[in-house]
Amino acid sequence: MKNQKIIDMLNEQLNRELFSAYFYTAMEAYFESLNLKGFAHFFMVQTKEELDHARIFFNYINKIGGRVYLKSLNEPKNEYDSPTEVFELALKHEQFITSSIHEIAKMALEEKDLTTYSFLKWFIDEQAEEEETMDNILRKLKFIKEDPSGLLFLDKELSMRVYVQPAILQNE
Ligand code: OFO
Repeated sequence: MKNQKIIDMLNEQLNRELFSAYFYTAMEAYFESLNLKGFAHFFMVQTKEELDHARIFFNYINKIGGRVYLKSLNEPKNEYDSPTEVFELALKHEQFITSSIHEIAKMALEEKDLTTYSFLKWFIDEQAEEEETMDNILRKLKFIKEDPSGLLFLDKELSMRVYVQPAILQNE
């Protein structure tokens, strides 16, 4: 049965995922401006993942008979003081997205919409991973205190990040 309250929350989440992609593209641009190509690559992959998340919500809203509405995106922060600041903000943003998804999951349970609750489980796990990833890099940045050789080493590590499309979107 169609539950408009849930559909509205899913739609809001879809827009948040699109904003995430926009935010991370701004971070990619910042790292490009510093010629830290590995960090830029990391955020390019992150952007693709966010667009995947938005697509998964898009598909699900349609599947349950809802209507997708796109909203305007706020301007993301474009200037940063340091790579550490970028990761502090990326971690904070992921924590916000995690709580946003948890709110929908709680509402789905309250409304006895177990199909949506089950759909959201993938995102709950994914968010735990996203927070861990951002936090790991942030801790490394704090450890090296942004020493140039440490930064270049981390830049090389981040250049290896591989984009993998989620199984749910394969064979679309
Ligand atoms: Fe979509 O996980 Fe980040 O925001």
